[in-house]
Amino acid sequence: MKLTGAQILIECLKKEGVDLIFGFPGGAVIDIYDELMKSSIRHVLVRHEQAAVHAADAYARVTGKVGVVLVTSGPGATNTVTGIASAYGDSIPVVVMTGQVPTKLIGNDAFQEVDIVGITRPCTKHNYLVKSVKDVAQTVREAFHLARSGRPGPVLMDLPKDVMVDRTEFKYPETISMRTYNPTYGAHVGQIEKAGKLIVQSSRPVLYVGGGIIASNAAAELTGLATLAQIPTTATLMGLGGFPGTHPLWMGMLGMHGTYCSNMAVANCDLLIAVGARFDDRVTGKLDAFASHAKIIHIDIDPTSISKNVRVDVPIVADCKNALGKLVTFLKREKDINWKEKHEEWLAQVRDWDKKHPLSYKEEKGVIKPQYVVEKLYELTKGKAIITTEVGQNQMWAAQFYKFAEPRSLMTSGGLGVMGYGFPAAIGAQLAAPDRIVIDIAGDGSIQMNIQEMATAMEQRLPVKIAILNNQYLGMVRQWQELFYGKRYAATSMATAPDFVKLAEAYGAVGLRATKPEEVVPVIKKALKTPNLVIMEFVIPHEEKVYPMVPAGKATTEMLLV
Ligand SMILES: Cc1ncc(C[n+]2csc(CCOP(=O)(O)OP(=O)(O)O)c2C)c(N)n1
Repeated sequence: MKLTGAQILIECLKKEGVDLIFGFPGGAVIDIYDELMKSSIRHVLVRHEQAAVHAADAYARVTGKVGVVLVTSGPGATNTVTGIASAYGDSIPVVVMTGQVPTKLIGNDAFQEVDIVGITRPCTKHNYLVKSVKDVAQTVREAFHLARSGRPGPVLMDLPKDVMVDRTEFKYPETISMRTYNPTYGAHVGQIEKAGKLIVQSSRPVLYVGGGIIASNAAAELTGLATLAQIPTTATLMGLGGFPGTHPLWMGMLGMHGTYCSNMAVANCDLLIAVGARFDDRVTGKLDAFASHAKIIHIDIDPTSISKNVRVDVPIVADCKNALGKLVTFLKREKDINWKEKHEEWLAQVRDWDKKHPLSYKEEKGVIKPQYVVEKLYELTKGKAIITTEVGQNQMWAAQFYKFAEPRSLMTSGGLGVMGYGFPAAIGAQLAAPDRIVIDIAGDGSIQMNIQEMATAMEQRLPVKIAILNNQYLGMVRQWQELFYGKRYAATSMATAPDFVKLAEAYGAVGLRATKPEEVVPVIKKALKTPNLVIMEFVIPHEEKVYPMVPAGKATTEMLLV
């Protein structure tokens, strides 16, 4: 029996295990929506297409599955670009389906036509313009394979209207082979041996892990390696949760707003073991001062990220889980080594750095400190919430003061740094984990970028909690203006803002506000008890800063401290 392109598309999605799609309709995708409605796949109608991609991105992060988006052509498609670029920056598997004008109109400046394949080429892992109904099944198969395999990432399929109406026989390709695409999962034995020997030889090793540790579900292997060989461990923003935040070998995040301890340890180590991390400039600071005394082992599934920013001594192109597992096996053979004794001095030094300058903040009477709010959120959720963040100071305070115990518990736009990510991400996360507490830690600026999604959360009955740290500024930019631009606060005031409590109520949600420190705990407790969408607004000082801070272009040892 012949099926239409739209019917084939839905059948393929089902074969790929898709049970949820985030989207927003339009003329070019009416045929797909018509079929979607008849299927068992759940559709979540967002209020802006950017939010659909962020929600799908967080859904993917929580579940480990591919997040899926459906939008119309032209403006629907262009509205997804920020979300796609964010997923690309963070290597998150997302498949975005965009409607397109009929094939015979492509290139004619037709109504609602854009070249979304051209626009998204630099920010997708791959993208497709599907020109014939005969290609639909194969394209879907490839798109999902590409999105989830190797280094994951967003893939876009542009679907012209006539292709969705045309008919052909449906046959799903059960196997897939892409001649030029074969990610390497297994770590090379020789390289593992070289790496293992370096670990044995080193006396001041550090583990530096990134988002790859979470993408490859390698947390257990990482903890295994760290504890076996007694290696102090740090992570990027994207790697948080990959190593337990309360573990004695945990040093906290590194980089621009990382801990003194982590940055000093990296600067002084003799061996840096980088796992699923890519030496981002927010991590390295001034490059020639980064781990300058160290040999470097780099484990990454993506060969192109090896020796890209920092020269590496032992490259291991592999899945992190596989490589770490093999390293542990190698090191277990070294029965004569007493690792505790071997690294005693180094670990004492690390603990000393931590003691000297732990993460801290100055308390002030009668004033709500944002760090205090995050600490209380941590305590009252027992560290078990899924936290999403917006971008700016709120993101850094969340990263510093919520001790993430498990992978897939922090969702943040790390690579692109998108204001407006956190709330739609919280929606995606809550749909993925209906029984978990999901909190978006937000700035007053960022939350206004996708606040319209309150309607989506209400419609889906999602009890997401939004914690707005309201400093009435675009705080992170204001901090730079204060420190490096003579306090000239150009265009960073957010003094004109909605009454967030009333805004919550206008959407049918619950609004709570704390203006004094003693109100923080009652507000959080009340929010956690409320089975509805809640905005908690915490009025914080205008000029609170995130510390430590490495000024741009400086070495990570040149931190400004509290
Ligand atoms: C879409 C977007 N536009 C601009 C920026 C630049 N930017 C980075 S942080 C920041 C300030 C964020 O302010 P707010 O959300 O109030 O958070 P705060 O830093 O005060 O916690 C800005 C404007 C960005 N990251 N994303």
